[in-house]
Amino acid sequence: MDGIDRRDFMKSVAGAAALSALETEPASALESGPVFLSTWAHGKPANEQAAQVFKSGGSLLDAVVKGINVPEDDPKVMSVGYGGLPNEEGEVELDAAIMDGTRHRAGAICNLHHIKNPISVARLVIEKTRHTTLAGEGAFRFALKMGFEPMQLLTPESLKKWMDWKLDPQHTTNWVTAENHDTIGMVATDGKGHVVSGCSTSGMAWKIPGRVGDSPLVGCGVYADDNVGAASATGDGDLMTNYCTSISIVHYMQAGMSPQDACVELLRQMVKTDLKNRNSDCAVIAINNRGEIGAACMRSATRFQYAVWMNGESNLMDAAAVY
Ligand code: SD4
Repeated sequence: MDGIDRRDFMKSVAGAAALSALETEPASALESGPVFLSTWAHGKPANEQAAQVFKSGGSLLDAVVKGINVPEDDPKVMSVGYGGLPNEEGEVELDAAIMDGTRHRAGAICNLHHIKNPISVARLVIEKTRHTTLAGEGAFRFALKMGFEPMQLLTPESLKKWMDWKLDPQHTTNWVTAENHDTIGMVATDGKGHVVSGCSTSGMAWKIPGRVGDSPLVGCGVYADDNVGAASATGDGDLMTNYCTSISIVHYMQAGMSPQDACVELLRQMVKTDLKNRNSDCAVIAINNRGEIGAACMRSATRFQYAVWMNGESNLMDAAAVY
């Protein structure tokens, strides 16, 4: 990296992807060392926790779950887990999914109430059941059976925001459009060709009760295949679900694209079908089984940031906007 400041270089998507490729060159193709890549600023402490769990001997699945638990537990993160903004009736409904690229097996939880760690519950759907997705009351009862403690997920801050919204006669509703987002998506590799994808969210604020976004849907919020790589997504899930974002990105990588090109291609395809999608809040991340990464968002107004942990370094970066 002669003559180039490493941090500045790393702050670009191209830089991160190229550096990842460069730094993984000397090892065999499937030995990059572990890499954790997450959406938004809250992805940085999540990655750091995941890396810690992995370094201490946890599996990659354990690491991704424990990493995602960090923003789920943090009441200041008002889009994930405890303190997440509620639906239009004031109830917090959480969605999450995790996919293991080795077993090609996912666990997903939709509309979970009163349990702050849906990603941990989703993991247990993989390990303890023959199902892939549990929703609503059934998901809640499953969580209780697995020993999770029910709790009030509204905080004074999220309750106040909901009441302010509710009492505003001009308030927008999701019967028309949506606002407020910041899901955590995390993709990771162990550096030996194994990949995992995880995603957790409280979904769109003020959503219609029962609404399920893209985050807990296999192929949308998560997709992982050790033969190729993994992807995750954040943004307008009502739109992105229609493009099966994560599986599409993994398929683009399978066809030979780099993770970065695959992320960009997905967003381009969305615009190809409908020009209005240029103005949407959509962002995606991807990793291949060699530890190379990609991240992109539709437009700069989204100000999408993503966090990368690799080679023992943890960084927060601005993603390139495609439009
Ligand atoms: C959803 N995709 O429920 C989620 C929200 C999100 O950043 O990602 N926000 O639609």
